[in-house]
Amino acid sequence: MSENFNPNSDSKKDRLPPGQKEIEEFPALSKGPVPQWPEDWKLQIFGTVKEEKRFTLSEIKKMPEVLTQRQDFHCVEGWSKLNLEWTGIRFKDLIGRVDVEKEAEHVLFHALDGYTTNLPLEVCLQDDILIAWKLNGEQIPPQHGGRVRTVVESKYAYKSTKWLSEIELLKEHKRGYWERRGYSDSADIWEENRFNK
Ligand SMILES: Nc1nc2c(c(=O)[nH]1)N[C@H]1C(S)=C(S)[C@@H](COP(=O)(O)O)O[C@H]1N2
Ligand SMILES: [Mo]
Repeated sequence: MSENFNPNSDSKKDRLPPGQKEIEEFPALSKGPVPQWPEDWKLQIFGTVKEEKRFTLSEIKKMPEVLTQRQDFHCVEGWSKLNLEWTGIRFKDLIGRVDVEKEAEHVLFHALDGYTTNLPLEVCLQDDILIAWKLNGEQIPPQHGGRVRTVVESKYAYKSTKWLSEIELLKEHKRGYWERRGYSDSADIWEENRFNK
């Protein structure tokens, strides 16, 4: 449990990125209504791969790399929710089961509500990128992206994808929903990259 907790950041103050304020509640923010979860859901991985793959949730849950990890969650609008415990699998462990082509450099995450967000593949391979199905030991509530979402601690929250449906590998850079609407492509919380310049 909590194995990725940063020992250098015992103080909550040190863990708050510039311009962020800690809040107690955990707001749910989305561009539209909560989508229906399809009973035949499979996570599809496609694009710059030698062979497309689909994983059911029960297949993913059985993988030996499943873990619970404590993360802080930083919204670009200025609030941070500290110490959320997510259970899931690291992106890198799942993508390790896919034959990705050498030319793949970018990732576009797709969601059931039509939301998308992009990250460099290099960033996705870091330890804080999780595909999660539990929050604080319970099924993730629908408004927070249940049953399956991603979390990305080092980036503002719009880089995380609620109601995850597909992972697209790309050669070229392609912007997601908010990245096309003025939010920063890099979204680095410590550099305070909130908006595209
Ligand atoms: N599928 C999907 N994922 C999404 C969004 C969305 O509208 N749809 N909004 C993003 C934004 S802007 C934020 S701030 C976070 C909010 O996550 P939360 O509702 O769990 O707090 O989800 C992100 N992921
Ligand atoms: Mo947001």
